[in-house]
Amino acid sequence: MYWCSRLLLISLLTANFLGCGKSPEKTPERHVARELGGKSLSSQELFAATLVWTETPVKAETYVQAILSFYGKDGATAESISDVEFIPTMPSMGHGTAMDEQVVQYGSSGAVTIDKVYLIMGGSWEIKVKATVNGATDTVTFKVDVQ
Ligand SMILES: [Cu+2]
Repeated sequence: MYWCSRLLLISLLTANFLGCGKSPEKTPERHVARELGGKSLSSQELFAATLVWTETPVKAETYVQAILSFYGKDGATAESISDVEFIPTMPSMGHGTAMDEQVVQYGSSGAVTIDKVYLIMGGSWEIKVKATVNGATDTVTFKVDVQ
Protein backbone atom coordinates (compact mmCIF):
# COMPACT_ATOMS: atom_id res chain seq x y z
CA MET A 1 0.00 0.00 0.00
CA TYR A 2 2.89 2.36 0.80
CA TRP A 3 4.34 1.95 -2.68
CA CYS A 4 0.93 2.50 -4.22
CA SER A 5 0.23 5.72 -2.30
CA ARG A 6 3.71 6.98 -3.03
CA LEU A 7 3.28 6.35 -6.74
CA LEU A 8 0.00 8.23 -6.69
CA LEU A 9 1.57 11.18 -4.88
CA ILE A 10 4.54 11.36 -7.26
CA SER A 11 2.22 11.13 -10.24
CA LEU A 12 0.02 13.95 -8.93
CA LEU A 13 3.01 16.20 -8.25
CA THR A 14 4.45 15.49 -11.68
CA ALA A 15 1.12 16.13 -13.37
CA ASN A 16 0.78 19.47 -11.58
CA PHE A 17 4.32 20.50 -12.39
CA LEU A 18 4.07 19.58 -16.05
CA GLY A 19 0.66 21.16 -16.23
CA CYS A 20 2.15 24.62 -15.52
CA GLY A 21 1.79 26.90 -18.53
CA LYS A 22 0.75 24.07 -20.82
CA SER A 23 -2.53 23.59 -22.57
CA PRO A 24 -4.71 20.70 -21.33
CA GLU A 25 -3.43 17.23 -22.16
CA LYS A 26 -3.58 16.13 -25.76
CA THR A 27 -4.28 12.43 -26.06
CA PRO A 28 -2.67 10.94 -29.17
CA GLU A 29 -5.57 9.54 -31.18
CA ARG A 30 -3.34 6.99 -32.94
CA HIS A 31 -3.87 4.71 -29.93
CA VAL A 32 -7.57 4.35 -30.66
CA ALA A 33 -8.17 1.21 -32.69
CA ARG A 34 -10.22 1.31 -35.86
CA GLU A 35 -13.15 -1.06 -35.86
CA LEU A 36 -14.11 -3.95 -38.09
CA GLY A 37 -17.73 -4.90 -37.50
CA GLY A 38 -17.55 -4.21 -33.75
CA LYS A 39 -14.08 -5.73 -33.42
CA SER A 40 -11.01 -3.58 -32.73
CA LEU A 41 -8.35 -3.69 -35.44
CA SER A 42 -4.70 -4.06 -34.48
CA SER A 43 -2.47 -1.02 -35.08
CA GLN A 44 -1.16 -2.29 -38.43
CA GLU A 45 -4.61 -3.77 -39.25
CA LEU A 46 -3.17 -7.30 -39.40
CA PHE A 47 -5.88 -8.82 -37.18
CA ALA A 48 -8.90 -7.87 -35.06
CA ALA A 49 -9.97 -8.68 -31.52
CA THR A 50 -12.63 -8.13 -28.89
CA LEU A 51 -12.18 -7.90 -25.11
CA VAL A 52 -14.94 -8.89 -22.69
CA TRP A 53 -14.52 -8.54 -18.91
CA THR A 54 -16.14 -11.43 -17.04
CA GLU A 55 -17.48 -9.06 -14.39
CA THR A 56 -18.39 -5.42 -14.77
CA PRO A 57 -17.74 -2.84 -13.54
CA VAL A 58 -14.06 -3.68 -13.58
CA LYS A 59 -12.66 -3.09 -10.10
CA ALA A 60 -9.21 -1.99 -8.98
CA GLU A 61 -7.10 -3.89 -6.47
CA THR A 62 -8.87 -7.20 -7.07
CA TYR A 63 -8.29 -10.05 -9.54
CA VAL A 64 -10.36 -9.66 -12.68
CA GLN A 65 -10.68 -11.90 -15.74
CA ALA A 66 -10.74 -10.85 -19.39
CA ILE A 67 -11.71 -12.91 -22.43
CA LEU A 68 -10.13 -11.98 -25.74
CA SER A 69 -11.42 -13.24 -29.08
CA PHE A 70 -9.18 -12.98 -32.13
CA TYR A 71 -10.08 -12.68 -35.80
CA GLY A 72 -8.13 -12.42 -39.02
CA LYS A 73 -8.17 -9.15 -40.95
CA ASP A 74 -11.07 -10.56 -42.98
CA GLY A 75 -13.11 -10.83 -39.76
CA ALA A 76 -13.11 -14.66 -39.70
CA THR A 77 -12.26 -16.47 -36.43
CA ALA A 78 -8.48 -16.75 -36.05
CA GLU A 79 -6.98 -20.09 -37.01
CA SER A 80 -3.84 -19.72 -34.89
CA ILE A 81 -3.00 -17.54 -31.88
CA SER A 82 0.22 -17.42 -29.89
CA ASP A 83 2.44 -15.18 -27.76
CA VAL A 84 -0.44 -13.20 -26.22
CA GLU A 85 0.72 -10.46 -23.85
CA PHE A 86 -1.85 -8.48 -21.86
CA ILE A 87 -0.33 -5.14 -20.83
CA PRO A 88 -2.46 -2.65 -18.85
CA THR A 89 -1.22 0.95 -18.85
CA MET A 90 -2.51 4.20 -17.39
CA PRO A 91 -1.42 6.77 -20.01
CA SER A 92 -2.57 9.81 -18.02
CA MET A 93 -0.24 8.84 -15.16
CA GLY A 94 2.50 7.03 -17.02
CA HIS A 95 2.47 3.70 -15.21
CA GLY A 96 1.32 0.12 -15.56
CA THR A 97 0.55 -2.62 -13.07
CA ALA A 98 2.03 -5.90 -11.84
CA MET A 99 1.56 -8.60 -14.49
CA ASP A 100 3.48 -11.51 -12.94
CA GLU A 101 0.38 -13.32 -11.67
CA GLN A 102 -1.52 -13.22 -14.96
CA VAL A 103 -2.44 -16.61 -16.43
CA VAL A 104 -2.96 -16.83 -20.20
CA GLN A 105 -5.17 -19.74 -21.31
CA TYR A 106 -5.58 -20.55 -24.99
CA GLY A 107 -9.05 -21.88 -25.72
CA SER A 108 -10.92 -22.91 -28.84
CA SER A 109 -12.61 -20.73 -31.48
CA GLY A 110 -10.10 -17.89 -31.26
CA ALA A 111 -10.67 -17.26 -27.55
CA VAL A 112 -7.93 -16.54 -25.01
CA THR A 113 -8.70 -16.08 -21.31
CA ILE A 114 -6.51 -13.85 -19.16
CA ASP A 115 -6.90 -14.73 -15.50
CA LYS A 116 -5.68 -12.78 -12.47
CA VAL A 117 -5.47 -9.36 -14.09
CA TYR A 118 -4.66 -6.92 -11.27
CA LEU A 119 -5.19 -3.20 -11.81
CA ILE A 120 -3.68 -1.12 -9.02
CA MET A 121 -6.03 1.84 -9.11
CA GLY A 122 -9.31 3.18 -10.44
CA GLY A 123 -9.45 5.46 -13.49
CA SER A 124 -8.95 5.27 -17.25
CA TRP A 125 -6.76 2.42 -18.42
CA GLU A 126 -5.56 1.25 -21.81
CA ILE A 127 -4.97 -2.44 -22.34
CA LYS A 128 -2.34 -3.18 -24.96
CA VAL A 129 -2.67 -6.72 -26.26
CA LYS A 130 0.27 -8.04 -28.23
CA ALA A 131 -0.34 -11.28 -30.13
CA THR A 132 0.61 -13.37 -33.12
CA VAL A 133 -2.58 -14.17 -35.02
CA ASN A 134 -2.55 -16.29 -38.20
CA GLY A 135 1.21 -15.72 -38.26
CA ALA A 136 1.08 -11.90 -38.00
CA THR A 137 2.39 -10.13 -34.88
CA ASP A 138 0.78 -6.83 -33.92
CA THR A 139 -0.78 -4.92 -31.01
CA VAL A 140 -4.41 -4.01 -30.42
CA THR A 141 -5.48 -1.51 -27.76
CA PHE A 142 -8.63 -1.41 -25.63
CA LYS A 143 -9.84 1.20 -23.18
CA VAL A 144 -11.49 0.47 -19.86
CA ASP A 145 -12.70 2.62 -16.97
CA VAL A 146 -11.84 0.96 -13.68
CA GLN A 147 -13.73 1.60 -10.45
CU1 LIG B 1 -2.66 5.69 -12.08
